Amino acid sequence: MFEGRPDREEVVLVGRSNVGKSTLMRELTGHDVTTGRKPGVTREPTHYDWHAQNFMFTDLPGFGFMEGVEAARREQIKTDVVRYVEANADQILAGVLVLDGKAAVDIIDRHSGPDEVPHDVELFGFLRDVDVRPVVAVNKMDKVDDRDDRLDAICDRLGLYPPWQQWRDTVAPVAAKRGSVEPLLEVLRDVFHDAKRDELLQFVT
Ligand SMILES: Nc1nc2c(ncn2[C@@H]2O[C@H](COP(=O)(O)OP(=O)(O)OP(=O)(O)O)[C@@H](O)[C@H]2O)c(=O)[nH]1
Ligand SMILES: [Mg+2]
Repeated sequence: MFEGRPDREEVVLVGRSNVGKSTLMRELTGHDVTTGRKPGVTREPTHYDWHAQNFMFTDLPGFGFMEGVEAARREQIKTDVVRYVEANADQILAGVLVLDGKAAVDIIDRHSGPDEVPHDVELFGFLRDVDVRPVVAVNKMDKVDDRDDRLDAICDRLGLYPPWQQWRDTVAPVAAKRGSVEPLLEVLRDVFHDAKRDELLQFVT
């Protein structure tokens, strides 16, 4: 699955299927990215590569429930994504966990239990464990009416003490489909600055 990765520093997008990773990627890069109504559209890591700047954005396949995709295959995708991040952690400037702002809390709560850690919560912790700066892009905010409550609940589930406004360097409410991604660009500017890669600011203005 992960053959042919260019040797670059990168920002990766991870998350469940159908949350809008590829749509967000299109907004970030201005490149035409295949997106879709059906989950499981992106099957391979997709790199948007700027060789001269030693930088790329990488759109990773989504995991979790997908209609018509077997459980074993879904598990495999998640394992592959985790391996990819682990193997390349020292080149990953940020791991953007993309959530569906409308659905995330319900899905997390449905999968929380004594023997179960929800995918999103697990991934968020995993990014920290492997020393990749975690960023949370809460997407599809155009479908959310109780904005602040929703964002507070997401922070709470991820172990970030609410109110969410305290976490603006980590949590970015966006609506990729509407082209409304400024909060994420702001976080990425901070990421690049901290990484002493100010020349990458050209990609997030
Ligand atoms: N309402 C709304 N819909 C969105 C937004 N962003 C993406 N979508 C829609 O969500 C669906 C899935 O988008 P994709 O970008 O293909 O999702 P993905 O996370 O790449 O999915 P996989 O490749 O299956 O992992 C598409 O129908 C998009 O148009 C948004 O901000 N608001
Ligand atoms: Mg995709």
